[in-house]
Amino acid sequence: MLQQIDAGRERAGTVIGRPRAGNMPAMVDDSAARSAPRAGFFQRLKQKLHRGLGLGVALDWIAGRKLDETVVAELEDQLLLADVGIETAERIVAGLRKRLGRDTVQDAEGARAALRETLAELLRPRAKPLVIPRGGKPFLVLMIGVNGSGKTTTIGKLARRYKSEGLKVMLAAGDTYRAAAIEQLQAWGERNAVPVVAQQPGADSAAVIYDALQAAEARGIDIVLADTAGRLHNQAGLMQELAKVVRVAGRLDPHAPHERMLVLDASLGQNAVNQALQFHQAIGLTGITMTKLDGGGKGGVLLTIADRLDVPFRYVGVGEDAADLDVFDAEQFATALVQPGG
Ligand SMILES: Nc1nc2c(ncn2[C@@H]2O[C@H](COP(=O)(O)OP(=O)(O)O)[C@@H](O)[C@H]2O)c(=O)[nH]1
Ligand SMILES: [Mg+2]
Repeated sequence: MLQQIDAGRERAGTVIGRPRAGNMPAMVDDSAARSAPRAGFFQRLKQKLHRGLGLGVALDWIAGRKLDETVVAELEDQLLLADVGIETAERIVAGLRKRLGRDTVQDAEGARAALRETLAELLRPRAKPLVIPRGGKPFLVLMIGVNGSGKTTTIGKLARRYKSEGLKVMLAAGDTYRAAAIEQLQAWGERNAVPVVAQQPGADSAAVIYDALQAAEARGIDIVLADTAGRLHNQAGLMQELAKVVRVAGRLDPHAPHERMLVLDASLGQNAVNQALQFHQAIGLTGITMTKLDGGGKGGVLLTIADRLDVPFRYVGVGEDAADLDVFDAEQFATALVQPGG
């Protein structure tokens, strides 16, 4: 195992992913996920629907009604219950009204199709997959987000994905705030057999990521996935640390970090929206990954963020396993949101 995680060995003070034979922390076992054929994104989203991804705007009741003020208010209420913000809900209902006209709605199926198209229209401009160039300098992805949002897990999932696509991947343990965070990342490095650059807890996050970027360039690595802390002594301190990471990485490569990816827990509802706005204001995001859409996460959060922030969704997390990550797809997402019974 050690030869797989030896990046930066030559650097004094750099702790190289220590082999921990026999005492791997309890991680999710994805062996079943690896051997069994994975259902497609849409199937899996549909499987999650009963747990709350759907908007719950079944629209069956709408057949035979006109989109008058009462019906509009009812629709908006349903959207609010699904975590859609009020302004976004109003915009969606206005879009629906435009499509359906003011005559009596003939059938629920048609109304559903109109709602689906309204949602797709909102999400489409936000569906821009992350493209990793090959053969150039290492592409640095800085993972940002509050504690527990799923940063480290998403790094593990992405490492697996990119490696399977033939990219040379390295991880950087930039969350130096807690020892457990470093160990968690090292465990993901071992599971995916990719190098991890780490230092002691309390080390300077920017220095760890700078070291990783330098080692990555020397070793012809395509992509560095850098973890960061989700909480410091206070919010201003966290934002300052992230800004420093960005600044220091820029010394090695003026384009780095190439991706500033916010990881957001969709089950936080309106709080996720506020986090997105705050992080974007502080450091300028280039992408968002929404996690926990399999759990309490409701799709309405994505609609609100899509409406309020011009930042693309890159991936969605739909579980704790290494394979539970999908590229965000606006059409499929819109379809899943309006499934009856959601
Ligand atoms: N259900 C579910 N759990 C997730 C998902 N992503 C992460 N988690 C879990 O959320 C918890 C926090 O994740 P972690 O990666 O440690 O968050 P971090 O503090 O941002 O690094 C862990 O228990 C993960 O297994 C997801 O998409 N779905
Ligand atoms: Mg973490």
